[in-house]
Amino acid sequence: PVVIHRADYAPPAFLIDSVALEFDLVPTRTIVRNTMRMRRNPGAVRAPRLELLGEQLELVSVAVNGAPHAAARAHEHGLTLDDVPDAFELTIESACAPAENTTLSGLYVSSGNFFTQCEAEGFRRITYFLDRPDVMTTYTVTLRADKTAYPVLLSNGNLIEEGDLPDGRHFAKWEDPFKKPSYLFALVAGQLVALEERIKSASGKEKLLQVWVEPHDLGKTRHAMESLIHSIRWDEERFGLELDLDRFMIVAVSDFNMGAMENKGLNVFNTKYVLANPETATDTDFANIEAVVGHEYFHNWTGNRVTCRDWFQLSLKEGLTVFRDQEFSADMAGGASNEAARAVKRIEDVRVLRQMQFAEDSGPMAHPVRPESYVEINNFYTMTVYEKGAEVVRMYQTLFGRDGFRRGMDLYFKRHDGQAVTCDDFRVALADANGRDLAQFEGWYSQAGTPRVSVWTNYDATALRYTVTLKQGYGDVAPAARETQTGPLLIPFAIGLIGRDGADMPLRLDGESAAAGTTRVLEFTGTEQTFTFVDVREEPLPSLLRNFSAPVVVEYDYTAGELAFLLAHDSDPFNRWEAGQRLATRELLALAARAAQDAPLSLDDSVVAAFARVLNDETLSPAFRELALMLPSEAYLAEQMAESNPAAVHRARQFVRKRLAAALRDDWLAIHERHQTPGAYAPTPEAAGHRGLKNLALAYLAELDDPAEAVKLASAQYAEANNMTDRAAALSALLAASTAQETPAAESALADFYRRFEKEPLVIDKWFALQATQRGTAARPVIEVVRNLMTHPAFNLKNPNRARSLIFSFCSANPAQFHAEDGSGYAFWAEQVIALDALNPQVAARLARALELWRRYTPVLREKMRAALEQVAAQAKSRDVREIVEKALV
Ligand code: DPP
Ligand code: ZN
Repeated sequence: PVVIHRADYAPPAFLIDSVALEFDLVPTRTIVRNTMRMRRNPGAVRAPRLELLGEQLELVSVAVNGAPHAAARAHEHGLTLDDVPDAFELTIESACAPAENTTLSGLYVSSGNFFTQCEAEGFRRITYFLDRPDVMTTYTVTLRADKTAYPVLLSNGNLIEEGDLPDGRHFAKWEDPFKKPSYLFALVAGQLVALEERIKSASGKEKLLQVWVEPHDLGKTRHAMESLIHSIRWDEERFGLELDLDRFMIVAVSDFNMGAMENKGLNVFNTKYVLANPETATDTDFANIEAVVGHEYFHNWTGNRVTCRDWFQLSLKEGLTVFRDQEFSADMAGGASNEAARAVKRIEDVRVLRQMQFAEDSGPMAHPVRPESYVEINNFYTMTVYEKGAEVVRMYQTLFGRDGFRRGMDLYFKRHDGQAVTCDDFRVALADANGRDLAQFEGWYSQAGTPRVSVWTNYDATALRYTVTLKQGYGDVAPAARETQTGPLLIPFAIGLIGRDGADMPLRLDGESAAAGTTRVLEFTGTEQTFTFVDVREEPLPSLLRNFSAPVVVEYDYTAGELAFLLAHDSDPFNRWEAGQRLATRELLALAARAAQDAPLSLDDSVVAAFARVLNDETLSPAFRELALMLPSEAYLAEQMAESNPAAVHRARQFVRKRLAAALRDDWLAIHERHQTPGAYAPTPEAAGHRGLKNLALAYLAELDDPAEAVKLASAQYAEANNMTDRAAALSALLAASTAQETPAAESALADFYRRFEKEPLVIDKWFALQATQRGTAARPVIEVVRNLMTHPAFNLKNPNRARSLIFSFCSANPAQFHAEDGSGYAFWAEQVIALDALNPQVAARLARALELWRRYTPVLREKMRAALEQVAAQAKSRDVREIVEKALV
């Protein structure tokens, strides 16, 4: 395979001063006429010829300065032009076939409408171009299409002209005043309607906001619109950044590879992150919509106004924009100072990071936040680039405070607005604005793997000194990742010390004149470093890495009693939750080890008691209690074992769930009753917290050996629910209860759910996912259910949301069933990766990743996984899938 290296970056040989695109939109054959004003780049070495990128295009004609150009050669990767002048106008006509485009990259048709997706390298499937992010230019776009079939014609920027054409056709002309890279181009054409709002931006300019959907979905757009308005206000207030266009559009499409796309002024969204009403969308859906609308809107500055020099810098925009959307959601949930509400969001984000990004770091796809090489860039839209990248950005804020971070952002925009830049440029702007040298901080961009910080403490009761010794390093990683680990990182390590009364002690470090604050951010820069606290009146309990101040694993030998104490008292809500997770993880891993030996299982009463205290602590928010009572996921636990054993983890985790269900049965019943949310549904974090805790109680009750009570409650909740959160939770509880004992209630609720929501694809996705993630029984393993559902008339492999709802849910979110010892899950996986590969390589490659940690499993599973991987390696055609399976098999 051709490997692209970061070190090989060279500036483009030519620049494009402007581009005019004309589209004659026809599903089977669309003609694109592309006129570019080009000139040689004075900052690059003189190239012998012009190389334009193009894929799956049919070349019609080429003209230079209006005259046909003979020295043009079309080939598999693009178009080569010999003998071009130093500055010239280049006009290229080409054709593509949107109706046949199942890759959903470039120009394609979904539900009869036209859409584009260009990031990362889709624009070259629309026209021949310098399709790289450091070539920025201004676009004028003319769309022509049949007026009845495609009444709405949209592109980036401002609409400057529209009108009718002969033969029932019409046209629209759009102009984007801002220079942009080609990956931010978009067009949409079809039968769509919009919810509209007009607002004034901070400086008083009028803005038109639109959310475009298919006509039957218009009633599900209000929440997305409100999320957009909140996003605009938030970016004005928190970062002083204003919407720069007169018009901002969001368009929903049901066939989409990713969540959404930040095209300039014309964001294209997966319907999943736009459409919501109380009957069809859960609290999580509502929250995700707000987050994704925010994320794409925030890209307008962090990504679009300042973009990436090359794709190795992807985290420059993604890590930063994820951080911004996380902060937005936290501010929306709790405001700037409600630490308990902010902590709920923080916990949710860290859960994802630890479960998914830490796993990525431990396998064959481990790479730094700024990767050094790739075969297919689409494979590098990863948890590391996004989520670890966001943690890296968060660390600047942890080091410099909110004001210091804002100073850095201001300087970044002052220096780089309108440019395509690097992660180094961002780091230097943050450093300069705060008068700091952040050279060592580059390690966070260049080193792969999850750092581990080991902690030792010592209390000197005579001198009243408490020392904390930190040592940093990495665990086992692949050799390629090991090579990147060149030296210690600058780790902001937040710490508090807790006294016997459960209160934080004031902190004074050796050398300081007085105590200041109760949480300190230690700047840990050496391989090993000792910090000394003085005036420490009694031996404290350390609260380590408060609010998860760095994306590392902390190793410290807490006793179970100490963890229970932290769970009850830590003033840092994140670490309170963390103490419970540590306690649970430790118990669960010990039980999994026993389960792997078929030894009997037991759980200490003190653990149950610790969780009972949290459950019934009314000073804690319901949302926090829900998170605290949620056990670490099976995937996360399997990952912590020396040899991953999903069956043993499942048995252990189910054992604990059943213990907690039985021991706290009365509490769960009381909680389920107390946290009802009567009245009209509102997706506020507070109401969602009540529903979350109530539905957690229902899920635990469904684990009882005699599930009759849970079935009764869940059936009633299912029937009476006025919102999808409660209805889906009830259905899920019925499915869980029917594991212990077949219940007709589960079957009839499933059938009812399908009938009720037959016309709502996003809800039918939930219907597939609930079944794919159910427990299954020995008599009816879930693989059978899944294979059966593959033949359901509503199943469609070409629709990524549907494929994800059934296939991905089973392969990635049902480990105990997927990793069945007979290898049936792996055989299914291989079939589906190969089938998807022929349709949509990006989606296929995502599924391919489900087996990448195969070496970490028990020998029996490992060998079956290897065989499945080899089968895919032998049959996969796309660069996307080949890169994943070949790296896995190395
Ligand atoms: N649309 C994707 C995102 O916003 C890729 N840029 O993360
Ligand atoms: Zn993004």
